[in-house]
Amino acid sequence: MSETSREQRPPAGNPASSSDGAPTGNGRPGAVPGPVEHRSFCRLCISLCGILVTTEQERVLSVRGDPGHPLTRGYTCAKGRSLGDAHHDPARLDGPLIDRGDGLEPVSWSTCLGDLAERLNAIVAESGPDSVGMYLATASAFDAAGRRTAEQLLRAIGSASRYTSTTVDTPCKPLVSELMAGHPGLVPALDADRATLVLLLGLNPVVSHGHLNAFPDPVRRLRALARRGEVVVCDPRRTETARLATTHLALRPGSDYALVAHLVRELLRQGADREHLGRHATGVPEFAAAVEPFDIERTASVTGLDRTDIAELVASVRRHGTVAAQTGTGVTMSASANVTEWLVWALHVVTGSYDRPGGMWFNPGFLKSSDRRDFRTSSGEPGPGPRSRPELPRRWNEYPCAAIADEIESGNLRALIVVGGNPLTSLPEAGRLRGALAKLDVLAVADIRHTDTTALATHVLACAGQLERADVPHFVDQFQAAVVSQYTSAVVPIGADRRPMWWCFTDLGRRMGHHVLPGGADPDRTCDDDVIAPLVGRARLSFDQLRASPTAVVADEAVFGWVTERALPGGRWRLAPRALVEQLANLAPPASFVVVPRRQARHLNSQLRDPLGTERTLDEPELLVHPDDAAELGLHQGAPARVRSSSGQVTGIVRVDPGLRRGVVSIPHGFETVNAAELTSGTVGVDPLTGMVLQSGIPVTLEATDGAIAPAPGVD
Ligand SMILES: Nc1nc2c(c(=O)[nH]1)N[C@H]1C(S)=C(S)[C@@H](COP(=O)(O)OP(=O)(O)OC[C@H]3O[C@@H](n4cnc5c(=O)[nH]c(N)nc54)[C@H](O)[C@@H]3O)O[C@H]1N2
Ligand SMILES: Nc1nc2c(c(=O)[nH]1)N[C@H]1C(S)=C(S)[C@@H](COP(=O)(O)OP(=O)(O)OC[C@H]3O[C@@H](n4cnc5c(=O)[nH]c(N)nc54)[C@H](O)[C@@H]3O)O[C@H]1N2
Ligand code: SF4
Ligand SMILES: [Mo]
Repeated sequence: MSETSREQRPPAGNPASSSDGAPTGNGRPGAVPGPVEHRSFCRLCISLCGILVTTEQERVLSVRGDPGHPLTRGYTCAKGRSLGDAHHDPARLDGPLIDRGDGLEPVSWSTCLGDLAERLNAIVAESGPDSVGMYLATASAFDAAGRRTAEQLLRAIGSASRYTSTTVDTPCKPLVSELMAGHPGLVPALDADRATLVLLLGLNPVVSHGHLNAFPDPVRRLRALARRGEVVVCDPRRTETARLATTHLALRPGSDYALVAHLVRELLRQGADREHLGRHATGVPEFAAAVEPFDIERTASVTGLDRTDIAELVASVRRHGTVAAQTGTGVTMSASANVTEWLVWALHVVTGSYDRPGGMWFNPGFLKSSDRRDFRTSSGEPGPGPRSRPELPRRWNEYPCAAIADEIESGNLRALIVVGGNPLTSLPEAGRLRGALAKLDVLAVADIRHTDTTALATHVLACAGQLERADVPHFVDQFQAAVVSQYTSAVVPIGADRRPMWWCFTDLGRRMGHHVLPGGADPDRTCDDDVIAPLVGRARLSFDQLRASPTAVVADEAVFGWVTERALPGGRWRLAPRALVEQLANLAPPASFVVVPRRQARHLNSQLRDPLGTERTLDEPELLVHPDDAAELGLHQGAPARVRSSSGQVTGIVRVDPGLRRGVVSIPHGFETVNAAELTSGTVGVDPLTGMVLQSGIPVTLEATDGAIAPAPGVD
């Protein structure tokens, strides 16, 4: 911190965000009358678009794309442009709340955190530290300081009950990285500037802007890729992305593994450089044996694809030599997630496409700079799950979210702290989970607005929203489309009686007798920058340099070679991890009528779906069905239908979509009325290797109904 900004720190007891960043105008947040434009970046999704936010005093007047941003160059989506509406949403939390049995009521921070600290300490004293759990969810990944302090608090409490949204949507990615490369943190990204053959499986970046990996400015990026070469999209729906592809393969949900297994089988027979492979991989004979059964007949029968289309894809890979393939939630939330991800990695290894221009590179992260660290190889062996679900695996220092309801029901988990998440619309068996959450002694929710989950909370921590705090993209560093980073100051002063999330957890820790900030710093004498600066440890630039940069800084477009040289044990990929070979051999064929997920343009999970007081058109949670299925089942456009799985049911409005494969119903998630989380189960279909809940490819039945769609309970 500079002396100037230290002097300008807000008074103790009213901590606010650092305000010494780089507005493009000359104002400090709220200090200057008349409109001021601030340069920042959107922290709703992984793409982190550069934005220009115009404010006047405490009001956000507009949000638009920053043309000066080196990657997003002025692009934003509807969600980013609605950040101002979200900031002023009447449903925002304005101060701490507590429920002493008669519903939530406003209290002072000292009362809220004092009571919470006392209750948590009593629970720890009676039932041990593991009885206090934490769910670190989507929004926590976009608040560097808040996420870090939440993690520190849980560590200080000494609790093993750590749950994150990784086990909800993507555990196959760290798993495959760990089993094939000895380290769970490698994140392959496509070399967008050079790739000529791109394969997207179960990913719809035009709407999602990426799963795990950022896919900024998706339409322009896809068009450029399609102009240069081929873009092949595998998806049971003709999505917005499929429409921009050179080839769309509408395969059966859950069958991607067969297609990719066939590709590598054929390449091993002809096209792969076996000598190169032998030098860079172990387990080649075992791997070849594992994919051997996937001849064209079997592949066509499992995927439902035409033999000619399959053969053409094989020919394409041979012709291009190098391939850049990426998976999304259609794959990573399915029963064949691990094996498909493994086979996709193997396809890159077999074609020599990893760590090589035109294929895939690994982002070491601007802030984390993994290419400068030493790697320790992990065994990949999981620990046992929590007491009520010991059969579930514990990996990467967390339990699978599938266990949360059981842990509460069995009395092992008595307090849950929710950090930037909405479990009632994201975790399995919403109805059962609602009952379980209500049984907790403490449900503390750190959020920015009233949600389905805050309605059940005993303590609500009203946090600073993204425009009210300084930040760097620390958690999502390696998921970016380049080695890039950006600092933002707060663009509006922190409003009402809200607090930065880092302050909440530091003050709560202090009251519980724990040091959360390094050296036990006093939260009231600390600002955002003090908490963020240490996160910029091994960064390409120092914190002060990053903070002084007017917009994002791209250190490298892509970097190659470091994984092979530094990270891989003996410089070789493990092509045939035993657990994955076994899972492939035992995979059941995909079910005949299934639910698949779908993101929508104007909301993000449960966020932005129902902003109060705006004119914005909202997304509708429609059920998409193929016209022939609709006719056969007596379903009509605009009429309600009931979807039943083995664990629950939802009723929603049908939209007939000829672009969908038959045998599929596409349902968005994040809604409490038509809640896809009613269809998921914490036990049926849970992946044995990661404990992930099945959310894509859930077997269901579909029928017409007169039933009304229930109104959302419990939302303010
Ligand atoms: N607008 C918006 N953007 C978001 C989000 C949001 O809610 N709204 N959520 C964010 C989050 S948390 C995430 S994780 C990402 C997810 O980002 P994506 O993974 O891109 O998610 P979707 O857009 O749902 O795309 C998944 C696609 O997989 C297809 N699919 C389903 N089953 C299968 C299958 O078995 N095989 C294949 N090949 N395809 C299948 C579906 O039809 C769908 O088109 O998006 C992020 N971005
Ligand atoms: N059936 C089904 N279930 C799914 C999925 C599916 O496709 N189908 N998708 C899954 C996926 S991909 C994911 S990632 C999970 C998402 O699961 P969650 O992460 O649990 O859900 P979100 O709705 O993203 O919750 C984010 C919460 O953070 C709050 N928030 C926003 N900004 C801030 C902030 O700055 N600070 C704080 N403290 N809070 C903030 C929002 O108001 C919101 O309540 O859901 C999963 N669940
Ligand atoms: S794509 Fe949209 S939500 Fe994602 S960072 Fe950009 S503006 Fe924000
Ligand atoms: Mo996600």
